[in-house]
Amino acid sequence: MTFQVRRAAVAALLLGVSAGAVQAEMAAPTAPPEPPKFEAQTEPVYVNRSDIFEFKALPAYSEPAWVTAFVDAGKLPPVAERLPKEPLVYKTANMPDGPGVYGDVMRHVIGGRPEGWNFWAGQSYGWGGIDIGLVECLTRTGPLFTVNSEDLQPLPNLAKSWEWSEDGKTLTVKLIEGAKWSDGDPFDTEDIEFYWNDVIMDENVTPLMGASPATYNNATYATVDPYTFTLTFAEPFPEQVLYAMAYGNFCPGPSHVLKPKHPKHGGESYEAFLNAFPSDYMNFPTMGAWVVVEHRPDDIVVKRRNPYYWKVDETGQQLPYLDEMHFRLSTWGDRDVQAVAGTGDFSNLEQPENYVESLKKAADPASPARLAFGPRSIGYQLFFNQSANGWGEPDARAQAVRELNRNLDFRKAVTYALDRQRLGDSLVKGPFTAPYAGGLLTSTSFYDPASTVFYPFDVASAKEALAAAGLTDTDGNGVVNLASGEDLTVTLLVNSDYATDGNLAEGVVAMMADVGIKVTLNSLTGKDFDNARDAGAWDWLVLRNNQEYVSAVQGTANLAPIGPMTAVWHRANGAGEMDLQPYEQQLVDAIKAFIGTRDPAARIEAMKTWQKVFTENVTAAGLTAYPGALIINKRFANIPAGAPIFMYNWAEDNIIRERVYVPADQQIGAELHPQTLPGAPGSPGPITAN
Ligand code: BQZ
Repeated sequence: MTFQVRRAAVAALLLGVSAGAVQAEMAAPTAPPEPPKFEAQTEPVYVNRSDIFEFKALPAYSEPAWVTAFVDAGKLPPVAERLPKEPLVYKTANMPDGPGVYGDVMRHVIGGRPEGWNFWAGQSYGWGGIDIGLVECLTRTGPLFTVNSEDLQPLPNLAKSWEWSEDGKTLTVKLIEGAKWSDGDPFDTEDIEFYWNDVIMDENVTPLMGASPATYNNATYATVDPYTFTLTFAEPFPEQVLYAMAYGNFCPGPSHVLKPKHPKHGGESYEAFLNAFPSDYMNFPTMGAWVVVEHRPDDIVVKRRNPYYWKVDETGQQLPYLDEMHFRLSTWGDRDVQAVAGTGDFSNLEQPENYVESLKKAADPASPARLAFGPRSIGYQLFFNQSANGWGEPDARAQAVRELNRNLDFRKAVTYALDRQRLGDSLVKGPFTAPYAGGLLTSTSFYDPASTVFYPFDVASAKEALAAAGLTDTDGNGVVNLASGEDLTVTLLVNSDYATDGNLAEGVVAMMADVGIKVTLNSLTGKDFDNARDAGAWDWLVLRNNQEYVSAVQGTANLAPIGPMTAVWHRANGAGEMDLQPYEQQLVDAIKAFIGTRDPAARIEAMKTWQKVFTENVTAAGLTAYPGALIINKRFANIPAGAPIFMYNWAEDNIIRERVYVPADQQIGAELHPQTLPGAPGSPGPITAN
């Protein structure tokens, strides 16, 4: 008799259920199945970080002629005065097609909607690259897919350099000097201080991607001078924080406009702070290459070039090359359709339901778009809400589910009941999808199959595990009953913006019905989904992985409940208390070990431990994993080879789009606001030179 079965029998006896119902043994966990071979279609060109760019002054700078007209009209200082002392200079040798020419538009199609521009108080810009093009962060990781593994470290960005003290407990960060916000206000440690003191350290403010003190290893901040600050840590060399400084965390906002609205600095209230920059507020200052100048709700967001952008090419041309960016407010599925049709320019092909049609269209030599598959970096997991002390304020039914969620036999029942092959095939047939154990994806260098525990699909084992958790169908209606006699019903939260999320959730519902778990869907769109997820108002959750499961180094803090709000499946209750289970504590310890050391061997070991504990305990049930393809219109130049749609970040960042251009003879004349620049913050739209 195995341990599990003995426990099951005891549980059955205690509950007064016939022990005969629990005679079979649960199937033993196995190694994860070999994923079907699927080669990435293009390989990156591997370089060192210093090959990509450097910070240096050039003898002269230039800009589009029509921008010089603004200078001549007295509306803008000369370009050399708008640039920092030493701009970020992209090296010609690393540009796939060399220095570019100005003009043209990249036409995005997206499924999200901008809520407002207060990213720092949690407002979403609608995703799909809107925010990635607006906020710049201290470091940058998107392009790291092209960096040699021996040189793998975040790229400098707004942080020009950094240095560790000898004891490794103080990190001194130097900012780029003399860079300006898109309205000309200086960028300096005032902006960093505001981000640190009034966003990260203020419990009443939660930035969009949820950064909190734990994200930065509970550092202590100090300003040294306008371009220098330090972070001090309890433990030496937590180098991992350099990744936490990349998108979407340490991306400071314009303190000159945000601060006066913050309640600690004269603002009315936190509510008023959150809503101070609604989605019809135009020309919100950014450090990004473009600024939002128009928003027609449910129609389009238009951005124009930022005349103060602080990056240039080696010939001295101020970036970006593209003068305008469009974001059609449609659906994520339409993004694929329009990109292959040529009415849109860019898509992360990530919904397998669209793969066959998109591949067919892109294979035509006359197709306007190129499509290239990358590594298997898209994965979905089913998360169990594992707070039993009040996060999300569960009612009695939900509390009973929480307690089951904390029972390993119950989580095993769910994982045994999942036919991952069938789930994947229901999205698309062929070698794309692979059964996913949960935890780190196979495309991560930290992935170790030997540390990955996989529970095979087996209905009998699922029923066995349910019985072991005290759940049998006592009234014979096909649904297992709680001790109280009631049917067990579980709600499954799912993002309704994506067909894939919906299809996977429906597959889960059907497979759970087969073992007697009744699941009802709670399908919510975009922001409502995010709010319900972050508030803990759910029993189960279907979620497309964030970076942490794809890269291990980006978003690492989210791999375990190391802080009150780091893990998606378990956050603190209203009083800030966590009720971690012993295995969750092991996850926390592994992640702390990983973050707290720069010894490569120790980091590999820590991730192995994490993966073992995560998968063995079914922290989440992996569903399916598959590759995505980047679709880009053929007229764009400087698209780096092998750019994955998702790794350290999304492709919108990975392709380094401030460097992307369209050769003059291929430009399509689609600019909506040609020869205009962003107006003053809060003013209605773009302005002309005369
Ligand atoms: C890519 C991405 C760029 C967020 C979002 C969206 C949100 C999540 C995630 C993806 C969209 C696109 O993903 O699907 O291809 O363009 O925007 O930001 O799913 O709901 O919260 O993490 O990035």
